[in-house]
Amino acid sequence: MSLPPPIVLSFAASDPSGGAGIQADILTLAGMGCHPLTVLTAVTVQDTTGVEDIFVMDAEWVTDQARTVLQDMPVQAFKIGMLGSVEIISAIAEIISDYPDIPLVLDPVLASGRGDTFANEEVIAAMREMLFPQATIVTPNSMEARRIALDDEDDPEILDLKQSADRLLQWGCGYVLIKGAHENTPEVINVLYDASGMVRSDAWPRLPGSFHGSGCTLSSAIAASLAHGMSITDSVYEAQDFTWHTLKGGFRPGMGQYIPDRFFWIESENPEEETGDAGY
Ligand code: PXL
Repeated sequence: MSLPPPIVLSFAASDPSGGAGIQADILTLAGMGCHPLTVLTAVTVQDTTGVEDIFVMDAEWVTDQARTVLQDMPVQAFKIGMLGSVEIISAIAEIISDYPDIPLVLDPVLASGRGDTFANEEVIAAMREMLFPQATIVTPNSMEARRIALDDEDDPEILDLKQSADRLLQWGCGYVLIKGAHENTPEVINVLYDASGMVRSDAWPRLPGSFHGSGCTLSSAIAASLAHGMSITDSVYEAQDFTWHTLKGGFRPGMGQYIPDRFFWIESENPEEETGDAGY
């Protein structure tokens, strides 16, 4: 018998297509050598082309799922994805407040990559008030960062990314990683900030295609790296590198978006078995 790998608890919603959500977290955490504990916040009905419906769990079910596994197993990191309701945010905030020393990665999911809305104004406000102060790192894309930084959706103020990061940091999180895939730059530039300013900036070759689950993969990969004991800055680099390779090896199983291959490394570790077209 062997010792358990690092354990990461993910609060997220089910995506039956296996691209995003809790399925993305499980694949990523497993792919990075961690054991995933999963607390479902919602069930979506979706495929690779879009979301059709969402069933949000009762907050008590979220609490019961989490408390039960947490009483049984020690965790080395938490990850939070899609939330579903203010009641769920408050339930999760209470649970994680009992584990102040465990790193928390918050992916403030507001919409799917295809624009399906997952969070209304109340959910955004509750996230800011109850989860940001407890988060080690928050991982918005540039659109989410600008949106969360504004108190009101109709606020015409135009913030640059540094200003948005500063506002997010004011809500109490330790670090903000703003992902730049939606920006009009030749390379994708992801920038990590803390209260002192920019901590690191990494540029990645833009890959063709539209991906489903890249944000879930990146935030889970940060949680996995933290659970392995890496520093924040190293975790952020390691997770970007892992995620970029999952996208490079991505596949299109249906009629919609590409899905990241979180097990790209199995083939790359056996180069003699490569088919030649996998690209890594
Ligand atoms: O990538 C954000 C996300 C998170 N959780 C679920 C999703 C998506 C995007 O589609 O479906 C369940």
